[in-house]
Amino acid sequence: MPETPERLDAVVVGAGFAGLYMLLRLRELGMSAVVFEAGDGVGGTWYWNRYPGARCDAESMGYSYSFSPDLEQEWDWTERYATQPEILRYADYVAQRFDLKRDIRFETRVVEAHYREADNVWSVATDRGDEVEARFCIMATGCLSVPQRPDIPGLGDFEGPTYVTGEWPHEGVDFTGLRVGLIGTGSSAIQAVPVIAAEAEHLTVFQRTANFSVPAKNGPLDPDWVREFKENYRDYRRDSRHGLVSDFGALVLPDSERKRATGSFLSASEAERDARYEEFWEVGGARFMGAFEDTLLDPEANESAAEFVRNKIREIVEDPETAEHLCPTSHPIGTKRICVDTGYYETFNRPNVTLVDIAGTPIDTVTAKGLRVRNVEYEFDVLVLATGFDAMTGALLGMDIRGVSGERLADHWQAGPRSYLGLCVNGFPNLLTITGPGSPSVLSNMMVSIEQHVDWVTECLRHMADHGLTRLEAKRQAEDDWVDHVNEVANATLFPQGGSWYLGANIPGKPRVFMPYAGGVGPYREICNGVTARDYEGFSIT
Ligand code: NA7
Repeated sequence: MPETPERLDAVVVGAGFAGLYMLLRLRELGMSAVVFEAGDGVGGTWYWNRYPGARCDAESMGYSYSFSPDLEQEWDWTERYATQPEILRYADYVAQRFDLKRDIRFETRVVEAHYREADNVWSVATDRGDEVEARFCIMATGCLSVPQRPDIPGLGDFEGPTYVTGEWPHEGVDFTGLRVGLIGTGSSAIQAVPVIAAEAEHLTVFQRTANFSVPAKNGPLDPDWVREFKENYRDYRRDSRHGLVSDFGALVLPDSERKRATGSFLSASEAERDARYEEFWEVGGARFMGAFEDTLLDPEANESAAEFVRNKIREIVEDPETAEHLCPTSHPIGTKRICVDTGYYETFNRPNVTLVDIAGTPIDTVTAKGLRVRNVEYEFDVLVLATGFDAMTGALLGMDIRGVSGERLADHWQAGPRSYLGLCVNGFPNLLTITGPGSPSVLSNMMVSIEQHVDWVTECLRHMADHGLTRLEAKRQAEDDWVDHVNEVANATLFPQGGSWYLGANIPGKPRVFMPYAGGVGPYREICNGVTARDYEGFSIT
């Protein structure tokens, strides 16, 4: 460890899309900054999640940076939903194009960040012995970046290889001729299952909770359509920043259709309802959730959308018993993140795929040859864990972060994350969390939310520099009020009924708090802009 720590204006943790853009903006401010990144390349979650079939569930033309009109014109996406390798190529292209890599320290994980009150600096230490002091510590650690290994007895006893979707080997896995056991039926599994099934000798899927999935209707992008879209890219970006297009897109629709107010389920006739669901199902993608504006607000509207999807599952899956097991009944549709698939339900018609419903019966144990549940042994050669993430707080709480008087973030967040605007935490001055808990983040197009937070932080830092200010802290009252507001908004929806990772419900012992802000990116942006306009209301800046 060097005797004199390196002094910088800012440290950024993570070189995913948030960290890359933050670095660029810090440079524009003339600030010295480094980014620490655990991987040996950029891309964050897209660097790690290399499982078969991995692709974005938001459409590629929207899931991309908007800050540079040149960049958006010169980059060409090939499919409606980009694959993980294509997104990774894009992240790498951006890093090269804006010469970002020279300030990124790869294969370096931040383990500790302590605020030193006397000097108003953050002292940041890494697993490679770096020690850096910086005025600002900016967490760009992602919302789904800490994979969750389930606490199943005997997991270490399995003799074959075990692969975790979120830590997939870079060289890939060849499943040819192998019997595969896969645990989990969230988004990752729903993308991986059709691809693994097509390769493996046999695939057994262990399902604890049936999930709702809608067809992606993926395909190559038509160059003429892309050209036209690019002519109006700026308008689209403006609308998406203000929440005027669905966060999940459905960009293949003409502009007027994309923006169309969807209307209330309760005021639609039976025939209109069915026609609307059918239309959205055919268009494909998560925008199905926007068929009616009250799907996530009204139980009757929700149940009607849920039953429509269940009936689709019953149509697609040939074996009626398997179809019923695949029909979700434990949560309102959309309260666990809606999945977007290519041939998921159809895969269960294959002779080499078996669904094992383990709802209500935890896996007894993993064994040397497979696993046992309800005293039945299942044998396979390879085990795949598609068991999700310690979402939103996992990466932050995985570091030893200490604020004023040595208070640990883990203690401040003992009963769940607390933050003002999802950006700043009381008692942790100059610590900023990009798309932190309490902001729209995972309920939005992440790229839109990342850019909004980075831009807000940039303006705030510029304001501080212009006025000779060096210390930014969220006030306790502002934090309390924001936490109340986040809860109030969530409680007006059906989201809290979902038992999802949004609530921390997938991690044993994690406090049950609805973490993202469900108020939408448009209103949220207005709130943040209002805070700025009112001279950083709710912050103490000195
Ligand atoms: P998810 O959506 O959290 O899915 C994880 C799945 O793993 C889910 O079906 C879980 O069942 C299942 N799971 C977790 N632990 C166990 C144990 N112990 N036994 C059986 N089954 C288990 O994660 P994904 O990676 O698929 O997707 C995360 C997000 O990434 C996704 O929403 C997109 O935004 C991208 P459960 O539902 O908890 O009963």
